[in-house]
Amino acid sequence: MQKLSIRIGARVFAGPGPFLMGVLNVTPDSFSDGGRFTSLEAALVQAERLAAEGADLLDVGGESTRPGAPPVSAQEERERVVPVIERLRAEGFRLPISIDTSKAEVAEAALRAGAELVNDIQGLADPALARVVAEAGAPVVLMHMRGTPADMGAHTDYRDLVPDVLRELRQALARAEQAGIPAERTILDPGIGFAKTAEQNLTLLRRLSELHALGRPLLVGPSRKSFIGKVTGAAISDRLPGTLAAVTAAVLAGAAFVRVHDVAAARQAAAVAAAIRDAPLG
Ligand code: HH2
Repeated sequence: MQKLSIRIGARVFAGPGPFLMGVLNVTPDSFSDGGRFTSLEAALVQAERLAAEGADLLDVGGESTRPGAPPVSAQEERERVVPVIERLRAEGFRLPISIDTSKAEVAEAALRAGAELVNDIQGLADPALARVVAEAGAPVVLMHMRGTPADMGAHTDYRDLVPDVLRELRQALARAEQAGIPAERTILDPGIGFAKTAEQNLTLLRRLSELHALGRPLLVGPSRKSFIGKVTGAAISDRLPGTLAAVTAAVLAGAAFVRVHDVAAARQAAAVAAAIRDAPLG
């Protein structure tokens, strides 16, 4: 088990975790919670709720990345997320805040408003975003995907899935380093549900421990995703048990961070999985 650490804002996340990243989507169309937290008040209540349930950090997103989601302008995305982050900071919200965006302009505004981590599903494909992250001295989540949410379904043709994902995450790390972001400020994510078939998501979860070769903390985001529906037939609103199974698998394989909508339930599953992971062999 690797013992890595990363500073996010005032907090150092050290050791194997698991740390819970609670999802706050301030979008009208996110695949599982679209439209629920679009008003400022509803977003603030949900952020406090996730914190009370035991989240270790909060991931705020203003654009849905579900397959085929319509793109949102930088201005619109900024107008969705910045007021929420500003208010949370003004009210003394105690958790580090992550901004889930691939747009430099949105990241810059969110960091200025008080976000402390950039979560980029494109793994710094955009050099302008890499520059913003580097200049802010911020940590960053580099997620693996291919293509864009609009066309990622056409990019599931891997030569050899795990080696390909490993190689492409190494390329993301190289892009970061080239922009002046040291590896010590990165978290890596295999991108469950992004340019992967249901079977490929399952393989990545099964072989997650191979990603420790990259030497960075791993983040996994299986929450409510369609591979759970594929395995079980469960509707999006009914995928909590499947999500907890995936969280358990991720924690047993050494994921340091799990990104979830249902923090209280995931907290318990992650704690038991970690206790099993760390139990004496007898
Ligand atoms: N998944 C989603 C969004 N952002 N970021 C990381 N690092 N890893 C993930 O797996 C990940 C992510 C998709 O989930 P959600 O935010 O619930 O949906 P939507 O994109 O429709 O808002």
